[in-house]
Amino acid sequence: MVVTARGRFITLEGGEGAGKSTHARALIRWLESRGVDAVLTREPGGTPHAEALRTLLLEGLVAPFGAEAEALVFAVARADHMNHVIRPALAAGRWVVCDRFMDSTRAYQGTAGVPLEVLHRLDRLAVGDDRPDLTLVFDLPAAEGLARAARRRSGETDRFEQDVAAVHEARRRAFLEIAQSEPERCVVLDATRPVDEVSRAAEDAVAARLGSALPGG
Ligand code: T5A
Repeated sequence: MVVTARGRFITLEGGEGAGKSTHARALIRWLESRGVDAVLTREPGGTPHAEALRTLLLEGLVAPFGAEAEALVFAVARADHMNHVIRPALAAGRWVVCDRFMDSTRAYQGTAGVPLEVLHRLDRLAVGDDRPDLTLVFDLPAAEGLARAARRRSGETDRFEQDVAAVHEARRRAFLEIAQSEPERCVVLDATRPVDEVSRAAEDAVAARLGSALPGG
């Protein structure tokens, strides 16, 4: 019987406009150039049902029910994404690069007042033991990220972008605290640097942490 080695699970986290989507795409290209079969996905979303929940969340239709309800809906979307995309890909030996994941719930809904114990229980339900092997945290001042997002945007701000500056800075601190508390999983990248430099730092982090799982590694 041929046993396929499990793939590796990489998540990209950080505030608005920090460069996650840009670097997720670049990382996929780099992994493919190294001979890795890699899947690019995102949260909230990644499956048709989870994308429908994304629309509800980003349009602010869950917001009136409170931050705990938003955390629940993110967890429902995450469970569907885990079951239909992430776990099957990892089991087939593919690598998964996910633009935002469970740390975003900690940083956003946690700073909005949802108790950590509730968030841990939701993680146990939605994620279980299939936690990321590596999380890249893209760090930059919240105002800079919002300015980048505004320059790129064509339409209106979404429900979470509309929060005041102090809320965005609290989320930035929350991401840094998560990284500090789980150094074996997380690497913080200085996202104020030019795009190419940040991409190289992300590739170096993957090579340093997961290099032995790369083809020929
Ligand atoms: N959310 C999500 C929760 O509240 N809880 C959760 O559990 C989850 C999963 C998702 C929203 O949902 C919230 C968080 C979010 O508010 P989204 O549209 O996916 O919404 O939001 P973001 O992930 O923040 O997406 P953005 O597109 O705003 O940010 P990115 O992906 O970090 O930034 P990116 O790559 O699109 O770059 C933005 C611009 O900056 C440029 C890019 O070219 C682009 O124009 N750029 C740089 N410019 C200069 N120097 C660099 N180094 C640059 N890197 C990128």
